Amino acid sequence: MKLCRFQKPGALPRVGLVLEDALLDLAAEGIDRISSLLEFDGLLSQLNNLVAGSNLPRHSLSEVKLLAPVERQEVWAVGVTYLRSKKARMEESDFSASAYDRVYEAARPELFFKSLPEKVVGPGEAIGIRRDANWNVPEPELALVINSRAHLVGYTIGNDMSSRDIEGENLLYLPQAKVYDRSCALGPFITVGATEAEARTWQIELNIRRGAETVFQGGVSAGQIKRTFDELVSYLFRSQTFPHGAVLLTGTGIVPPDGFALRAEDQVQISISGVGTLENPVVQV
Ligand code: DO4
Ligand code: MG
Repeated sequence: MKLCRFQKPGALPRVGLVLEDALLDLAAEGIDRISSLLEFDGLLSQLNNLVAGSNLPRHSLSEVKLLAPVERQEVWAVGVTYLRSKKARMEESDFSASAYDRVYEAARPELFFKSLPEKVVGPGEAIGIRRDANWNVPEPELALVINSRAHLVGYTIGNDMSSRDIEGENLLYLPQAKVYDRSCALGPFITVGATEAEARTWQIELNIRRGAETVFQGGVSAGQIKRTFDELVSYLFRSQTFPHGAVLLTGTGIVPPDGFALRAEDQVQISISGVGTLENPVVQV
């Protein structure tokens, strides 16, 4: 089952339950925040009841604007969770190489703050490449949606936009490589009710178009993520509370070749089989 945040012209954002190419508007049930809904015990059966017994207003997906599925949740990310990412990081930097090698094997994962919710870009909105960097890339990632009690309640698609030349120059520059305007995209849906075992069967695909040409295409299975989702969530919640819940990007396993860098006006499309497709144009920021 999938949830979304959406908006109709001139109206406030609302929460929808997605059915094929339409959605049920949950405002009529008094549900106006996705983060409150994600706190419900027995969320899946409550959503099933809503679908079965209701006359909720229905909108075609084509007549609404889909929004990033976050309200007040902080967005965090994990790094170096795929062998491919470890290799890429070690190649881009001389003196940081051993740090990446060690963290891949270490008990404690690399966790970093990615975005305030109000800075997250939604479906169709522009993602940014830094004008003071030359090697900007998208990082397509399965994102865990977690409620305030540290329960993993859903999954969405995340793009951890990154400047690899800044990151590679010095490990201490990581926040500048990762956190800037339009550096995080999420959406379009939150899939609820899938187990970790199911999510690990999902395929992540990245497609980058430049005009009519596809300039990069790649894929990876989410099953290649080295650490369990429970492990990642439990480290995020160590000595830290998230009163509105959190979103955690689980790392990238798709790395375009070293000669590739995004350009303004490229179109980045990320698909995850259990969630949907997140598409964003690129702008320089
Ligand atoms: O330490 C660098 C970050 C790596 C990352 O974002 C990833 O593996 O996805
Ligand atoms: Mg990443």
